[in-house]
Amino acid sequence: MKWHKLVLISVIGVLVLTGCDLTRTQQEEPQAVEGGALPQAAMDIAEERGLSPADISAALKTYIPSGQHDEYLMFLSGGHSGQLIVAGVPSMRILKNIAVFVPESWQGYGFGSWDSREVLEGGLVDGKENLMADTHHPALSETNGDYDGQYVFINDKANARVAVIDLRDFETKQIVKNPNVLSNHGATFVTPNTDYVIETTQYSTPLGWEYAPLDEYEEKYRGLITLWKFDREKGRLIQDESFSIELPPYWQDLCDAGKLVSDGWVFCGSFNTEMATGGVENGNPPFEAGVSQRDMDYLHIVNWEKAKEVFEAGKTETLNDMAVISMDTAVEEGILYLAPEPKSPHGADVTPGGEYVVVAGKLDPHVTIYSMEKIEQAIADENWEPDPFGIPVLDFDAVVEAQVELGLGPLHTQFDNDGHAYTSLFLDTAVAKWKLGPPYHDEGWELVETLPVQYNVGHLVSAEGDTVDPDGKWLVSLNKWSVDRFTGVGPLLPQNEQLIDISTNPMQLLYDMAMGVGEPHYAQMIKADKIDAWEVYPEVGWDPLNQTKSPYATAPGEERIERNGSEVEIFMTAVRSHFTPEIIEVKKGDHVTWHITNIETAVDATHGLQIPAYNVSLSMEPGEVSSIDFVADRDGTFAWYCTEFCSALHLEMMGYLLVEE
Ligand code: K7E
Ligand code: CUA
Repeated sequence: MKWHKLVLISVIGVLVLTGCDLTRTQQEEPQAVEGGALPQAAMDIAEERGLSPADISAALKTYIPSGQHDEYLMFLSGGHSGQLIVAGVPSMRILKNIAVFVPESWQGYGFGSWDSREVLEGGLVDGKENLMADTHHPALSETNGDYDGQYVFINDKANARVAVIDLRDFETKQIVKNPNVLSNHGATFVTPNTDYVIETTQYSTPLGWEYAPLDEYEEKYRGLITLWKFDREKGRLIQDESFSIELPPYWQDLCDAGKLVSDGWVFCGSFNTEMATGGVENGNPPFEAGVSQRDMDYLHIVNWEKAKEVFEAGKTETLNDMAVISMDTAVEEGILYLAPEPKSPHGADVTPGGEYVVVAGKLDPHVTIYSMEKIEQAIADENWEPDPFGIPVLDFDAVVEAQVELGLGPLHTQFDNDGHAYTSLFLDTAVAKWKLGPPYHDEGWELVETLPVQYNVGHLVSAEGDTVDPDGKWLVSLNKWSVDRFTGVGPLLPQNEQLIDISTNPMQLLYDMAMGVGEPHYAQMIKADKIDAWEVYPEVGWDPLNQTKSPYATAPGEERIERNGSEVEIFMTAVRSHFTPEIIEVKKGDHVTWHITNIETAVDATHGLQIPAYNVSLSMEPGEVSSIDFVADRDGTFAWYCTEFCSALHLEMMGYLLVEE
């Protein structure tokens, strides 16, 4: 019982002495510090719950008192839920699941509203609805290599799509479908000023996903890296100003954009440089063995700035409305280089200053560190051999700066503010902290410590860890398996996102966050005060898709139903606790267009609307206009209602749609 007291006092003391943000956010300084005695109640709780000293310090570091806010926001991919998840750090509270590629009825996304319909139509695959997705890598928009809090992008690996989310209202504004490939993975990553959003294929197919038999693999199958031009003013990716670069049919994997000294370049790992095509049933090695035969795969080194010049000079071909720089042109123009990288690499991560690319090989216990300076020297010296497609393969020894042995199954790397890197070790199920070399540390390139995590870590994310100026402080380990961490919820288990304090030596594991949605692959963490989200829409009658006043905005007193033959147009308002008009009478077969303006200006005064049997679900946030249209093809009496418990008379906030036979 004594140690509890001592530990709690010293933990609080340290937090106070170091001016830790956590104590500053607490409503009152703990009385115990001045008086030297802890409240007996706190001691009793610790004892009753059997909390260890580490538990107590962990609790104090993560707890955010009611009504107070987190210091960081973390954007986690929702994996095959097709969503993007927003959580606070250090509390690890989930704040929102943003619907991106897949309909979500709470947000009124994909259930009739015109804005969500337009966004989802951008993601049609060959003109067909495709309502599954697999999000992997969120990328926050950057200015000068630092998160600016304006937008976040995310890819759909399953269908090679990219989405744009506006952080003024945390809603998806655009989905683009890559017209030439069916899957991506090295996406999304932004160039340091968000001029381009990078999307790279994973599994090679013939471009345009045409048919070609597997025995024509080397000749017809290809990879592709696409640079989607981003127009920040419009908040849209512009296909006409975007271009792709043809790549060999090695399976390109994760990428990262260069920054500062490597600005203008992008780096992507690859595997299956064997060009294995599987077919164990025909006596070939199975995929997992076939793609791991060689000792080396290739890091792809792409000069996107030069590619941009080549694109602007018109040295491209057009394939399905997309400009493509051929592999031959890319080689001739000095756009594309390769460098050997150890067996089956996964992550490629650029250090904060842009000096190095850290590559982690799943089947190699080392991370391999490439120097940008050495890469440029090797290019200048033409220190290379061509690969089977004529692409220069730079000499391994000439471009590698260091290799650091970390443990088994290294995957992904993040950085802190003190010249350390943190690499996930999938097979060891641990996080390795290691020291970068010059200019970060005179003597570096060595392992500092490893911390076990539970279990099977994929990516990890540190605070502002992909910027030119990481914050350190927090690291989250995104674990694939949780096994025994949580109360059983059946055979499909949550993933486990673990919060780690990296400001202490050694690192301390603080908290297990059960993630019962999709599978977070990657996340990015931004200082919360960099995001200036709206509390309500700027004007009543707002069109959130175009971020401007809607032509269908309806002011109180202007509500009406206009009829023109079988065309019925409704201009409705919603305010606690009433829709005006309340009764809609139409004839079977009428085409109904229905606009609803939420005329509320109070924070959080959202109204929803669902119409049974018509598959309509809307969410109107304060100020928002939502429009739908449908053919009233089912006669009957439909009681529609507000879905948000908005007021004491919320249940009364309803109306009838009468469809006469
Ligand atoms: Cu390693 Cu898609 Cu980035 Cu999953 S990927 S972990
Ligand atoms: Cu509006 Cu309930």
